[in-house]
Amino acid sequence: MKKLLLLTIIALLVLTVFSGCALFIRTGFVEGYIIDATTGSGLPNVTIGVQGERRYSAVSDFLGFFSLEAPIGTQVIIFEFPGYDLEPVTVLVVDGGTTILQDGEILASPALSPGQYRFVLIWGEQPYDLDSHMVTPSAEHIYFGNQTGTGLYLDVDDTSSYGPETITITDVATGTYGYYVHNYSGSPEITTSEAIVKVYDATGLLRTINIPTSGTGLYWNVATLSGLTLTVYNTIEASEPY
Ligand SMILES: [Ca+2]
Repeated sequence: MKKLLLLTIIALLVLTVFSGCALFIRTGFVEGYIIDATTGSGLPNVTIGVQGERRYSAVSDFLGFFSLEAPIGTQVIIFEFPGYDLEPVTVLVVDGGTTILQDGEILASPALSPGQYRFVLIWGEQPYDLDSHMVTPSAEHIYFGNQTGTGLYLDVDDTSSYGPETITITDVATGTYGYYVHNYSGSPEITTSEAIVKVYDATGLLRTINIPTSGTGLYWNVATLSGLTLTVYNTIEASEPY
């Protein structure tokens, strides 16, 4: 009985010391919205954590918003939601501060099967309206005016900043697909848009393409997809590339 009492006291002492240590870990917060790339809506119930730090976690609310406490310094924030591809984000956590992730920075892309591809376009506040365009091997042109084609579709036409605008190829055909972005608003220059295209396949995120910051024209010629090969052009052009 004495032994048990002694063990209990030791256990309590250890607990006190460790919880005392925990108080001295300096932390800050990371906040952001998790967006479903195919709907543009927030994704609730995503589990958010800090890589290598099991004690910190959060869950996104009904708007896809989360606030996660994390130790200070450079941290890799990880996201988990069944059936979705979510890429980790590296952030700098500031002592007592809040690091806010940009709109569209955390995209959840529903997992794809072999032979399926997804092109997700996000951008900054201006120009307000960028448009995703895809020309297929059979010369079908998928864009806001013709959202569904053979084995592919555009889900949402975003006209009010940020995106996402997403084209999913559900059944890839033989031949070459051309993908480009048009500055529908016309101004300011598309090179100031901070646009990013993320390409996904069955393995998850295949490629991230950032828009060039120089060049003149209303069109961003992003890439072609032919068979299993993605060829990135990443040029600004004055006329429709495909
Ligand atoms: Ca648009």
